[in-house]
Amino acid sequence: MKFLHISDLHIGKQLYGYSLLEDQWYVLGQVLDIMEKECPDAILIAGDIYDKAIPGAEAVRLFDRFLTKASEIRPKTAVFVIAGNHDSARRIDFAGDILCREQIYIVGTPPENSEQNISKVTLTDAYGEVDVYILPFFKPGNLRGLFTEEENESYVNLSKESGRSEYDIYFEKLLAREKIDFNKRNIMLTHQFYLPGSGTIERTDSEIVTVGTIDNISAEQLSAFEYVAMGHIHRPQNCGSERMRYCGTLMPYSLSEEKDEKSVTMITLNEKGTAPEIEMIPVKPLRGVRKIKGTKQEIISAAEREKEKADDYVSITVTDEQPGRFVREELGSYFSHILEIRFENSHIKELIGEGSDAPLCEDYFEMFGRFYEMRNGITMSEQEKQILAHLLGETEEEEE
Ligand SMILES: [Mn+2]
Repeated sequence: MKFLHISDLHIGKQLYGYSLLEDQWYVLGQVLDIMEKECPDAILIAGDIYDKAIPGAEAVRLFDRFLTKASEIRPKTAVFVIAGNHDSARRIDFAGDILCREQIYIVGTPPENSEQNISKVTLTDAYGEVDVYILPFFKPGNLRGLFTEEENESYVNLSKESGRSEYDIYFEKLLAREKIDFNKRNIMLTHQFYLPGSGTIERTDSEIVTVGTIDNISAEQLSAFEYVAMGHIHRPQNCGSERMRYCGTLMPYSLSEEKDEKSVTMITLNEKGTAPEIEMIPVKPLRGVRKIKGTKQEIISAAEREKEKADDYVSITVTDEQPGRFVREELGSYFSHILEIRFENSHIKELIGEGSDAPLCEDYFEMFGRFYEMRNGITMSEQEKQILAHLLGETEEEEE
C-alpha cells in the first residue's frame, strides 16, 4: 500500500506582506501531478492546512480546488486531513460526514468525551488491513473530557512530579484507551511537537516556537506504528526513526529555509514485519527564498547574470559605505520580490557597535534618527528632519 505524506500547507500565509497563494497553488499542483503519476492509495495531510484560524476567502477557495482535483484522480486516492495548531478545529470539521463518502476524511476535533475515540479508517491491500488513525492537534485541555476529575488531577500531578509535559502524559493516556491491533499494520496521522528519544529536531523561523519543553511528546510512544506521518515542524526530517517523519512544508516560509530541499514523502508498506520503503519526491518552489549580500554593484552584476532568479524572494544586505538614498528603487528594477533591505558598513557598525544592540534612547526624534541611519546608512536631510519634527508634533497632540 502506497501513501503520500504532506503537511503545513499554511494556505493564505504572507511573506513580508507578499501573498503566497500563487506559489502555494504551484506546489500543490505538483502534488496533484505526483498523485497522478504514483497512484498512491491515500494522501496524508498532517495539519496546518491554513495559516490562520479564520483563513481568507481565497485561501479556502484554493484548498477547495485542491480537494476537488484530488477527488477526480483515478484510480481513487483517499485523502486524510487533520487540523494543526494554526487551524480552527471546528471549522476544519465542516462537512466532514459528507466528505467521507468521497473518501475524503477530514478531522478537526480530537475525541472530546468518554464515548469517543481517535478517528480510524481501515484500508485493505493484498497483505491485509491497514488502520489509519487520524488525530488532529490537541492540547491537554481538549482531552480532559475523556477522563474523570480524579484522573485529570492525577495526570497534572504526575506531570509536576515527573517533569514530563502534560502533553506527553495525556498522549499516553489517549493511546491507552484505543484498542490498537498491532498484529495489523497501523499508520498515525498527527500534528504535535514530537521529540526523538535521542538527538534533536531542527527547527525553522516559520514555526511558532514555544518556550522550553511545555508541549513536547516523546515520539517513542509511537514506535509500534508502521509509519507516523507528522506535521508541525517545517524542515523535512526523521524523528528518531525512518518510520516517524516530519515531511516539512512544500515551499520555504522563512529565510531560514533558504537551503531546505522541500519534498513530498512517499511511503510504501509491504507485508507486516517488513520495513516500509520511504522516498522523498522533490517539489520545486515557484520562487526561491534567499539572502544576498554585497555592494550594490556586485548585487546588480549577479542579478544580470542570473535573470531567471529575478522573481525570488530576497533579503538584501548592501555593504556600500555610501549606499545612496534610493537603494530600494534601484534594486527594485532587478528584483520583483524584495523582502527587506539591510545595510552593513563602518558607519552602522560604529552606530550600533560590533555585535551589540543599539543603545536605547528616550528622545523619539533621536531614536528615529538612529533608526533612519541604520536603515539607510546616511543621516536625515534638513528637510526630512523638519518633516519628522512636524509628524512627532502631531502625534504628541493626538496623545494629549
Ligand atoms: Mn506549521
